[in-house]
Amino acid sequence: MDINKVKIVADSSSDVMSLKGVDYSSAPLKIVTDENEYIDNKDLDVRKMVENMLLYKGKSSTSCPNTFDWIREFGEAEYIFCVTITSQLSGSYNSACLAKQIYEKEHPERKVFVLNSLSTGPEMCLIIEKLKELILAGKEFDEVCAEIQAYNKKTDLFFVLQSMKNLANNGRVSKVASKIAGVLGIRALGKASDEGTLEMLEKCRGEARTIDAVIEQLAKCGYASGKIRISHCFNDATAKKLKERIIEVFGNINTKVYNCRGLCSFYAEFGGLLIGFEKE
Ligand code: X90
Repeated sequence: MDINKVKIVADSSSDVMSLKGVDYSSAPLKIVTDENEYIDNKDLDVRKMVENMLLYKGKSSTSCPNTFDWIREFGEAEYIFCVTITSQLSGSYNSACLAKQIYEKEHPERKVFVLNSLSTGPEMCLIIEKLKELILAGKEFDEVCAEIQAYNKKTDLFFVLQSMKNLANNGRVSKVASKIAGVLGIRALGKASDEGTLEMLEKCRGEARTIDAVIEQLAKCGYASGKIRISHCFNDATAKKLKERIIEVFGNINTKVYNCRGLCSFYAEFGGLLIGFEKE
């Protein structure tokens, strides 16, 4: 593939707003309240949105990119690798698939591959980084498709949530499951299931116990020394402590800690953490 004709496009649930080395575009999701519409692009003031949401008592919801949003982000590229949030929780994957059909029909010489990440946030970030690596290594389109699907099977996502109100109110998790995280000081630790839904693992009391629980669950998954990406909703302190523990227990790991963008902030809520990792 000619590197100048390749583009990676992901929806904004990946938290990746820009990328160096390969042409990249983020397709924004939206967060909608009775008072505001927040577009999850690089201009969004995430802190202000989260502060507004903490005070806001009305209804709120989200919407994914539609087919034409995706086509716009595809631009004029010839080889497109498109990564979406899990199709179990969002229509993003379906609209991207439709966009692929239309785009390829209009331009028969172009190719689009759409990957349903079965996850979101930092697991998508790992996928995007891997795509970049494969593309820069000079792999052919079909090779990249095969290798990225195999890679996605070896990545996973944990989440630690202090509140699951927005997930429950928008029907992304049962009200019963969301109650776990509703109690002061209790955090729900869970993972993205193999089917791409939320799977509860345990409830943790206090920060220290939560960090230990994540370490235990990582070990249980067979985690050894792969890359780890941690995104958080204004909880840099816990994220950094977790990172330090990971390095203490597993050695000199390639980790990155960063703030969630809009969509993940809305659902992970204030204090929430998402941990994407390579399982083996
Ligand atoms: O289409 C839309 O409106 C977007 C809906 C997204 C719903 C879920 C977002 C979850 C964000 C919360 C914890 C991680 C869950 C991972 C499960 C696969 C982050």
